[in-house]
Amino acid sequence: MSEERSPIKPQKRVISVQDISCVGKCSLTVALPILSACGIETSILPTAVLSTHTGGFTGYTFHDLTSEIEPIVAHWRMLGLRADALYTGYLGSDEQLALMGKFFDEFGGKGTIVMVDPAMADAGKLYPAFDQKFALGMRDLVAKADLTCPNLTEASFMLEKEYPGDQAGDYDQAYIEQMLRDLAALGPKQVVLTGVTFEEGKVGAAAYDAQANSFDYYFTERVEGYYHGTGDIYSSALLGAILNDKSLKEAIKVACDFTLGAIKRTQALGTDPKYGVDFEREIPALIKELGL
Ligand code: PXL
Repeated sequence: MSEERSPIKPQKRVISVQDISCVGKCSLTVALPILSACGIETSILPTAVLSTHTGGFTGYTFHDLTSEIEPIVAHWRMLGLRADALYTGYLGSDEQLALMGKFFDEFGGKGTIVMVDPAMADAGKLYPAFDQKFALGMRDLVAKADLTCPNLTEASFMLEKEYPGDQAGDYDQAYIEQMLRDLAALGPKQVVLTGVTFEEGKVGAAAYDAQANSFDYYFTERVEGYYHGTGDIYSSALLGAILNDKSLKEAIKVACDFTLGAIKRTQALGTDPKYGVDFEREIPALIKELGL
């Protein structure tokens, strides 16, 4: 067993703040298994319970848990709990955004990475529950993060720019690099932009490290169609890789390969994409790629 795999090395802990969508494989039901597979303890702060996610289903239930957030955090304060990362995804309201701002102020810093995945939009549109005011509230939360990983739609909403489209040729590399710089100027030192394409048949991620002033790209083949929950799968794998000491450049590759693997399995199965992708059977490949 290598030194790195020594069981005496302290285990890292993430606190993931997202909803529980009971069916549909997104938010906590993907963050938990993926981060666990990466060897990371995943504590959760559930923001709401829904029967399914809101993308493509009708008649879903929604039970808001906002009133639980402060009491849960108060108990953690009493325990002196700390985490190696705070990771927020889908948040349900302006009030939850404000509560997360306070949570970051108290539990972030001192070596705790704050990652905000502004899960609120895709394919040029906000998810049904959100409006532009929420998008700007999310921008203010992103300002408090160390790392953020929007898709191109979310980035456009936060920067109040028109969505440029999702086809090769809709924008160029200079456009993406300006967008990354603008996102970093909000606050986060590291920015990962997903759903980037410069070439037909390819899609991937662009990363910017503001301290190093460096850009990295990673592309894979593009699978047509809309596969639900893949943004959450991507961000969970990204954080899992970073907490396993991968560089940002390595982490965007790990997350892209993992997400693509899950999408391809689902495409081959031909299941309804609103029920999520088969990321579970891609987990052994993720573990291998991380050298765990
Ligand atoms: O995957 C993002 C997500 C998370 N949680 C809920 C959602 C969505 C996207 O639609 O509806 C409740």
